Amino acid sequence: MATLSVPQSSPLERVLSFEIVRVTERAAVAAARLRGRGAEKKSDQAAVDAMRRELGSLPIDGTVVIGEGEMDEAPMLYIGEQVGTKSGPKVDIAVDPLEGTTLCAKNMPGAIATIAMADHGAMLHAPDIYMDKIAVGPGYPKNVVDLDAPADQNILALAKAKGVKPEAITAMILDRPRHADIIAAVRKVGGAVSLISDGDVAGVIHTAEPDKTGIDIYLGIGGAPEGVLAAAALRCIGGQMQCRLILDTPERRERSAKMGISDPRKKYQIEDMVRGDCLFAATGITDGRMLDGVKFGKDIVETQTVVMRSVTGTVRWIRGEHRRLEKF
Ligand code: VTB
Repeated sequence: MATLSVPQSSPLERVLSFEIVRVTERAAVAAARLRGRGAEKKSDQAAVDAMRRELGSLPIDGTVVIGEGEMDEAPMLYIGEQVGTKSGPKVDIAVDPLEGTTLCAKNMPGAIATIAMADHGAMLHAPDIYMDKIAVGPGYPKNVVDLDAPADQNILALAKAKGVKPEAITAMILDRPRHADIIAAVRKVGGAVSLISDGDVAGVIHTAEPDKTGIDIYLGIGGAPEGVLAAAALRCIGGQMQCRLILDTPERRERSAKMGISDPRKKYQIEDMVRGDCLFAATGITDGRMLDGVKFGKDIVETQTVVMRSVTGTVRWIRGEHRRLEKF
């Protein structure tokens, strides 16, 4: 039997795949306690606190590269914050302790707690601005779709590559007025549109398993931090993604330049956003297509988490039953 060789140069240790599950579990439970309370800020803060506490005990020398904001605007999990016990590998971390704040506040499907980790220097430092995104799952020829092609052409190209009629293609898109044109273009050639109100990290991940999720392609403009997190996940699970930062004001261009972005028109492929070995984990907060939300029983709290590692391509679905509830 062939053995899988994991490059020694990668400092991400296998054990971290399990350690990061605890991090997203804690954040998810903290946020889920405030589900449906209309309390966006409070639930976000609870998730941030819980995630930060748990990150503090991870055996890593970590730097937050995608976080809650720049140092002067976010007191916790800010970009550049050092996390972990400093005793382990030097890694970069992208976090979104509560992706889908509104979904959680309204107890609507799809809120998740999420994290990605890669070798130090291997992740794009994306400012909190908009990013144009296109993503498809694994098994297609490279660049089967193109960020710069009209949406209708992309649907036709994808249908051809999949060997189906355009009517059998479904595109997931954030329900925003800015997407009216691409929604119309998808429908013009017979494609279906599945609209989401928030949560495009999960939206992109859905494309990796179209038979299960019914989603073939993700299209549209969402947050850049969410784009990097989604790229980490696709790197593990397979698929293609192209993105471009929306640098439409001098202020945004300046902010990006400060973060090391020299080419404002650059079309990022997955490998430009996350290189080398990486880990990705997400725990459901509210029930969603991808993950069940946290369930509070009388004596047990249940969580569902997906955790992936790029170098081995392993995707694990972990159902946690937590009995010592004081840890939350
Ligand atoms: C997306 C989505 C997020 O922001 O990135 C979206 O994934 C984009 O911003 O869950 P707008 O709401 O301004 O369109 C969220 O909805 C919230 O961070």
